[in-house]
Amino acid sequence: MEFNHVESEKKWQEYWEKNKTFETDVWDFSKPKFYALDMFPYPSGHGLHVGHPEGYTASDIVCRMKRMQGYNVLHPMGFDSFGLPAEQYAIQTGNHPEGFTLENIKTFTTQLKMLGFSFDWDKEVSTCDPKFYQWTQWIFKQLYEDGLAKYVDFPVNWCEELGTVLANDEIIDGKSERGGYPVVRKMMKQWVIDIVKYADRLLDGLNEVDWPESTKEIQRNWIGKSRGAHVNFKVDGHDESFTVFTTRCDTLFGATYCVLAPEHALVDLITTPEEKEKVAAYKQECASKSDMERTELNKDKTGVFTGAYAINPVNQKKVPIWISDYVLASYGTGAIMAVPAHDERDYEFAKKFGLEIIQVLDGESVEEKAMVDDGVHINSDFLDGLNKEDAINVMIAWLETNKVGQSKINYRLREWIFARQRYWGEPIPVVHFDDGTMEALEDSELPLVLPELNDYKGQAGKSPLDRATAWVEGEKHGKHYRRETSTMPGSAGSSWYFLRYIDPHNEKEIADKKLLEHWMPVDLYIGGPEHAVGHLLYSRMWNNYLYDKGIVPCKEPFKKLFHQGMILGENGEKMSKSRGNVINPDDIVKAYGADTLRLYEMFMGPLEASKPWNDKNVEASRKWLDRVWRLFIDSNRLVDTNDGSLDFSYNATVKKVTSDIETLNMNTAISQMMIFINDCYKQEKIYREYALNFIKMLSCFAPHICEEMYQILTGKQTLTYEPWPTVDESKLILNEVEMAVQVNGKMRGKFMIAKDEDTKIVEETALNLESVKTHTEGKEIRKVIVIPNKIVNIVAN
Ligand code: ANZ
Repeated sequence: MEFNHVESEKKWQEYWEKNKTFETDVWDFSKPKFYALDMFPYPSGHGLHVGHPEGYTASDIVCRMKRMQGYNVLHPMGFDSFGLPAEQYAIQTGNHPEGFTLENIKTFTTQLKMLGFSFDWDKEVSTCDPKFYQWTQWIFKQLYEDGLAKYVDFPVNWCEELGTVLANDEIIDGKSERGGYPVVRKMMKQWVIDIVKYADRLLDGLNEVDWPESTKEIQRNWIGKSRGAHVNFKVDGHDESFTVFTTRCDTLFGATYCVLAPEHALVDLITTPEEKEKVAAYKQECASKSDMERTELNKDKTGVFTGAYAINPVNQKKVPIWISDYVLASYGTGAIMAVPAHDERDYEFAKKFGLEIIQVLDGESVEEKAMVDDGVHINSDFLDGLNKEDAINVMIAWLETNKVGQSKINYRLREWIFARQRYWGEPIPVVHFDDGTMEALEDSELPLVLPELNDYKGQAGKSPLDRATAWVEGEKHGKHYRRETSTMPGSAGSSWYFLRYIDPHNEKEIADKKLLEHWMPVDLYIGGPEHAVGHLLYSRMWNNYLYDKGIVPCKEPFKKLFHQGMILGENGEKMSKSRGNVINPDDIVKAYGADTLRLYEMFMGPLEASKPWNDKNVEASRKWLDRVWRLFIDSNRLVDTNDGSLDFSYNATVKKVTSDIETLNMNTAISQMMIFINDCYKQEKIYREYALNFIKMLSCFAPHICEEMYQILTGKQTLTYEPWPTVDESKLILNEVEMAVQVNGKMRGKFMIAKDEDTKIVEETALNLESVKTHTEGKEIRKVIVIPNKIVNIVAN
């Protein structure tokens, strides 16, 4: 009897659905909990791609094991369903984005079900559903009332083509991430969330979580905490003064000119009549450049003199004030003191425009280039002879005593722009009265639902909602109001969706407090690394905030985070329509079955690595499943007494598969299962209990075929809640050896492994050791030499 994937997969998917096999009773606190979260998909018009099942299969494997280990598992799925593509579609076709979105959600759901994921569909959420966004609006309202959501004048990234403001992480090389349209800076009244208030908390929290070090580092850099000082400069002959932010106030004696960002408020006030024209022209020129273009290190420096001078507070020297685009309006104070002797950018600028260069740190000459290394202070009066650290402390004390500056911590992190002039997002639940005051809606007025429109495009920088006059205008407390017509950004719903899954039908609050206490934090979160500074920072801030409000029980929402790697085309390039190398998961499922697709994607290589698709290996994965089927179903080898011949192989397999699933080393778990099957084929008789337990383990990867085998062999309905096999350590002792691992000749770790283990497995195990990974990360593995039962030598560079 051959395994028929078409029939069997349909049969089990129907069984699971009908019997609600994966439904979680969130109120059952009798078992330990396990909350596994996947980054929910944006339901695009293209359906699932092969990258989706990669992360989703990995989390599914862990969940299936945890259920058998006796955990109460929460494994939900939903849709991040507001956003630009649906809106672009609506603008182009005149159709409502909701219909299109719901259609896409349907397709996605069918595809996800077809892959046999053990999601609890009763917990599904969709961010564009008013029942969901009622609570997104409610959280916004709390932020507003606590002064963290603010309506302020703000320099924004404006994209004319998309007719909306974009967040920094949505801009690549000065162009919109979506569509590649030009982006310019302009001032606008904006809703922002003061995420900077949480900067220190967001830094500290990173020390508590089990996340990839690289992602933590990206977040640290994005937050960009820097310790420095504010120094005040008077403008010569004016009442005006300005403040600069510097990390090197100790170099103040070497400050020979100042630079204001072209957008700095003082520029027009201090520019002398002779320079007005040039300054105006230069400002115009800068408006169209992105921050990224402006701060590029190698770019030719440009700038103009304002005609005005500043007084260096430490020696009363007059220094010229310039404007240049290498100083950003949005960082620090938008003004700098330039120390060309010791800063490369200032040096380049000073050379180009013939400005004075004064060396204040002893060391190499600054004739040819800036001297950026540390050195003892010279030409610096009371700082002479001091090192950097001491000089900074002395200077800060001097600035504070003389009331011309103070120490200052600065963050690169900006306020989070929280509004767009677009239709397809959560309406901001605020009304503006004619007298300029505003007010958030009453809880009873939520959700504030989007009105119907017949044209979804914004005009002249105005939100499309502006045209829904009947919706916009109203009266409250006897006063006329207009509703806020911008909507929330795409990141709003995803900043808290993981809380709603826990109690998605609650009509009274975002989720029951007892449930949040029991289920949070998320134990395992799997998704792509591209969200390192967007979603993964925003959601941490909201969670920290809700913690402060006493709503959630923990500061950090995601205990463990894992990024799956990218699946590339067979040619090693990114899959894309234009390259014609896109693999459609539906086709694979049709030809080979969902089990094969799942198994194949887990066997491609380490989960976190990028790896190319390979059709031959898809077929091989199916062949191996057939080989397992033949062994247990067709070969008549199962017996009820244990002759001990498989004791070692079986126990080694249980041990390795269990720990590999725990650490998400799915590929090596599969290798071990393959070894076990090879060992079984060498035996005439296979102990039935071993076979059944093996099927349970494999079912995490290939659930349909395993349900089928388990049913044939036991007559039972589903193996979902059968007990997970345990290891009999006594069967392993004699057969294990300790092996050492060297990387480039240095001892980097040890591990226990079966004696005479297959070289391939030894290699993989060695390469997967944490202590080895830290020494091979970012390097290419040149050679791996295994001296059996003794040592593994890795050459990497
Ligand atoms: C004088 C100085 C001397 C500086 C020196 C550096 C080296 P981080 O560490 O990234 O915070 N800066 C300040 N505001 C700026 C702005 N809006 N646009 C561009 N550059 C700005 O960098 C802080 C340093 O970057 C500051 O310290 C300032 O230059 C510059 F030998 O002040 B420094």
